[in-house]
Amino acid sequence: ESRSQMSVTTQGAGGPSDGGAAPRISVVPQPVSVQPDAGAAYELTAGDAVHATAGSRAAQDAAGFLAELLRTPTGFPLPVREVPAGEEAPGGVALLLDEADTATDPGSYTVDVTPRGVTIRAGEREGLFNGVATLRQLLPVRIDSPERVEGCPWRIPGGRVIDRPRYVYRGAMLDVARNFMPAADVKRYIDSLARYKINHLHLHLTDDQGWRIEITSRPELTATGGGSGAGGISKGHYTQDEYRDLVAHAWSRGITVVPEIEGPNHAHAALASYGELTEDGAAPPLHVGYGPSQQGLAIQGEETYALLDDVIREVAAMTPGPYLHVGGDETDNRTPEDLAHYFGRVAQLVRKYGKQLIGWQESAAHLEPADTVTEFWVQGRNDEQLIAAAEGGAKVIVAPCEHAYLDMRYAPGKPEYPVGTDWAGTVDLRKSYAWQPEDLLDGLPAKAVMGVEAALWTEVVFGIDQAELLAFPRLLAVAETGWSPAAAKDWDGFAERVAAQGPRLRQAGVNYYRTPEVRWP
Ligand code: TNX
Repeated sequence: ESRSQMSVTTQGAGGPSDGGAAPRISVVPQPVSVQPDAGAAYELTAGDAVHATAGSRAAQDAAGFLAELLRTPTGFPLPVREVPAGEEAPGGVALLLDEADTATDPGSYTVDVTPRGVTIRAGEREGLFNGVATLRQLLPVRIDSPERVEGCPWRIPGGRVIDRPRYVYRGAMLDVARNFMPAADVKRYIDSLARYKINHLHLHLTDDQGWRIEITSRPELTATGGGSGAGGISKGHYTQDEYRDLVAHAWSRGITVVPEIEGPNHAHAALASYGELTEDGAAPPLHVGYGPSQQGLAIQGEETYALLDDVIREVAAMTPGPYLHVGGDETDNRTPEDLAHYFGRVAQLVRKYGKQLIGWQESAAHLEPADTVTEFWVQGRNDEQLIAAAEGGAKVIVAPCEHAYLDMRYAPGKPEYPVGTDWAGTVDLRKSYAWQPEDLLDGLPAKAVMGVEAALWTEVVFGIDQAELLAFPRLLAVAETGWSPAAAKDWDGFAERVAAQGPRLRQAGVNYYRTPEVRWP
């Protein structure tokens, strides 16, 4: 749901590097309201504590995350201390869970900076983490240093930020099926997402080229299906412990993991692992091509649903978040009857194990709209069915390929970045910013849109450095599109604020593309 009110107060002229002048408040995504108070800066010092509302796990978690972030660069001890509910902190930094705020969006928060201290207030856990993301960007660039920085005054400009998200769902999809990414690198990606108020990490765990999640009752899925990748270049999978640890890492940064298990197509790695999932009962060799396999799950065979029961049960059990994505894209070679049967069975399993189903847009017509979240990625495929599902109550996440597919190249011609594809066109930063979620499909009811997602497919993307080069800075454009009010869309202002993120990403060791569209400092 979109809101149009906003009041962005104009800033002073001071840039991040102009000495004693008040630093400019520059935040991505653009907050709803920023009210600078030049005389009210606060300087973080060695004696400060990070206070959190007593008895609130959410406040403790957010305070713990913030303190951990600040300790290394500042070298300050920054103990986390409790402050009784309903009371103010005695100065320093405070994360206050204020029940009175629960009536507003779960993601909303305020940050107040006065000479006495910094206070982040929110009604829910999400809001506190969003406040932390904002506060990080108010601190000097060197707060992102992975090492201790001596002699930096940790000054925070005075003022007030009042903020709330445009959409409840702001996601990033990472395809670890085509090319496997070790858990440590996924954590690194998560750490970057948290900076920009992305609150869901959608992990594309299975596809034709690879199966990446251990299923203890079906060991061949990873023993065989995890043994290769697109082009035969990578292999691997997450053990259940590694997956749980990823989920916990994400949650401790305010991010919910959405696991995806693909079917009935994009499932060749499973077929290669268990022949009984195919029409003829014989396991085909692994699929290492870059494009999709022509072979998918047998829809009429009971073995398919026996396997899916095992998989969905185990994945649901290790996923605390509400969602389970069942894929369902590119099914043109199937009959509507078969698709209705397949998705009917899959929906039953997802419900049986207590999760909310998400499916790619092609599945929309075959699911109960009121019980479905559908993910849009391209126009002209099944527009009418998608609109009908949305009218029937389905919620829609939008990941438009021509704006939000991070595997598209930035520009035509010989690229300075060796990776990516261009089947949906090239996508420069401006294009990844120049869209509104409610305008993608004529006739799609605006109120059905629940959020946005930036998708990083990896057929032609290898490793975290290439992933980051494609994701940054375009992910910031999708993050802002999902967070900031519709009326705040402003390319020039965005490009300026992105420029200010360059040094922060560099400090943090995050690779990014220095697109010539931005005047990087
Ligand atoms: C289309 S988007 C696909 C993916 C590919 C991607 C490459 C979608 C639901 N299907 O399987 O990885 O294009 O850009």
